[in-house]
Amino acid sequence: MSPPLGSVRAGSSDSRVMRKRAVFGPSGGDLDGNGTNELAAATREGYVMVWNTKGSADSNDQWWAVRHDERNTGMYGIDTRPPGKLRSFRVHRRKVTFEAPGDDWYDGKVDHYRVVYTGNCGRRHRPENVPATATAGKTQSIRVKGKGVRIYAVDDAGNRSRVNGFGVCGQA
Ligand SMILES: [Ca+2]
Ligand SMILES: [Ca+2]
Ligand SMILES: [Ca+2]
Repeated sequence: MSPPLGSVRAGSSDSRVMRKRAVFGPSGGDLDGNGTNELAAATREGYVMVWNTKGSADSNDQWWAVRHDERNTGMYGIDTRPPGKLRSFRVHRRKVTFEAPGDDWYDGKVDHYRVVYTGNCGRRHRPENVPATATAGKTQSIRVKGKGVRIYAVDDAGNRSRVNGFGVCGQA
């Protein structure tokens, strides 16, 4: 059985198991988007084991792939990491509240949120850019004008998050 998320200590049973039965190279990354990296490895028996580490997810911001980034641009300094999803998205009386993503997935702070009104609201209200006030993991609130809205985060390089939304204008 795969062990739960935990820390690998030198000499622990987890580290002994991994020395004997691991296949392929382990891989690191922030799997759960909490700002610290996890280390994942597979065993010959077919289990995938994952450990928490204290490593900061934003520590590798220089050249994190063979060709620099997710788009294989090979260009130093380009921002190809979009904001993460708007988590815990809730709506109450035209106030939208959610857990803010960051500039790069769940790290940092996005530049702004794009609010687009849909349905009949789309004709009455123009799309607007709302400046971000919360860093990743903190609560961000946005007052909206209509009952049908689509919202996504935009970072300072123009990368977009996935879209969240609610309602159909006049029905929500
Ligand atoms: Ca993590
Ligand atoms: Ca970014
Ligand atoms: Ca950026």
